[in-house]
Amino acid sequence: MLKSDTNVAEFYAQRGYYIADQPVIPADTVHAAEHGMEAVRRGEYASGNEPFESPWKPGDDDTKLCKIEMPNLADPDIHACIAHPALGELAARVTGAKMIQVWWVQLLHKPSVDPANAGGPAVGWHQDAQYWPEWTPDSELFTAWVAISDVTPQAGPMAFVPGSHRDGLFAGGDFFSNDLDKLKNSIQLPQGIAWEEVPSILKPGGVSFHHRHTLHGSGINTSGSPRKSFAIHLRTEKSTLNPDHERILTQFIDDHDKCPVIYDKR
Ligand SMILES: O=C(O)CCC(=O)C(=O)O
Repeated sequence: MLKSDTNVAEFYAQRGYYIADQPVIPADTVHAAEHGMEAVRRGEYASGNEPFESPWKPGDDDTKLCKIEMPNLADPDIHACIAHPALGELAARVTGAKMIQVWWVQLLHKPSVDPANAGGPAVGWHQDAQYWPEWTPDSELFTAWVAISDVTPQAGPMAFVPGSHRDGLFAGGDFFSNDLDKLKNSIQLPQGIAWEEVPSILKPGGVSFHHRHTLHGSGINTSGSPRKSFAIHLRTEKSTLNPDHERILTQFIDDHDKCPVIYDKR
């Protein structure tokens, strides 16, 4: 059953995340995007354009977290997935926004590791806004995380700390650390917020949304197959570029072919 718009928006405002209980992106769009993802990982670019310069390049170590920036530039089927109108509709219900624009996209492919061997790629606890000084601090920014594979509890799902978004930025987060326990011990949550981890378990085409200040991270994948997703960074009409900062992640913002507006009821 669909929750009412008020309930969805209230849940997100209170807890800092929302996990849709039904797949949002149609299966054919997800399948095509999965093929596109594998092609981009091989360095095959159907659009003729490369993704943005990325930490992981075709041919790199497949036991590492594969993170490719702006893969939508390189593949039209990925673009169709990240720009899907259903994503815009739900993002508007979650945030109450009048306009939603994609401003950055990451392809995330986390390989499965043998649970008998310690270690494997993980994503350290962090708040997205700590990496976004290109926007003014009060800008309404959030992330839609679209599952392309079945994200089971064993697949190293993203997890959110409910209520952690309430007091803005705090110290200690690090996306690039694999040691989630160490980060947990050093991070001081806003007063009155207890440490609780809510995993984002999603079927292919499922989506979760999180606020720019929500603490989140993900552990290792022991599911036996790769965890595949796109993290889609979004802005609403209540967002402003920081005039004092160089534009790197925001350099394509005026090009709506690269950074599509996926909802507009202004
Ligand atoms: O994929 C993950 O586990 C983390 C992704 C993330 O940090 C994000 O979408 O903001």
